[in-house]
Amino acid sequence: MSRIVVAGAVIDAGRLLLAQRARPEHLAGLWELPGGKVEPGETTAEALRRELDEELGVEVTVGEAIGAPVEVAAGVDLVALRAELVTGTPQPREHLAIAWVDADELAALCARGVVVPADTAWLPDLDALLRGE
Ligand code: DCP
Repeated sequence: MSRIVVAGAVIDAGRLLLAQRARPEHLAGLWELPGGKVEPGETTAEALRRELDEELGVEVTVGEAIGAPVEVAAGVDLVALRAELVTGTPQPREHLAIAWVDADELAALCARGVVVPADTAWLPDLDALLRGE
């Protein structure tokens, strides 16, 4: 049975919210779109709202999918959904840090190899969103 992991592309004023993973060891220190596993009975949107509340203490509204799903492990697909902040200021409760990056900063982080590998697949889609195309 396939599992879904959902990640949020939270964009505010031309900047994308990134979070720096604390674990597991091979991903620690790398930047990601925050999110987590969809639990049984949840929609992807419900899972993303729950994960961003748990991990960052924010309430969001969830929008459309961006990019294509990425297979992160056998039978595990990662999907990215747009999200907008409704209430709260993101705090890194489970991450090492958070950052708001513009299109150039995002491209530079990807080029430096400090973005979680699966998430780099969405760079063209995120770049277009951040540049307002
Ligand atoms: N993942 C990824 N890119 C993201 C988010 C997640 O590549 N933007 C990957 C990393 C993990 C898997 O998906 O291999 C599951 O992500 P998390 O560990 O963030 O999910 P949970 O927080 O739900 O995990 P757990 O409940 O096990 O702590």
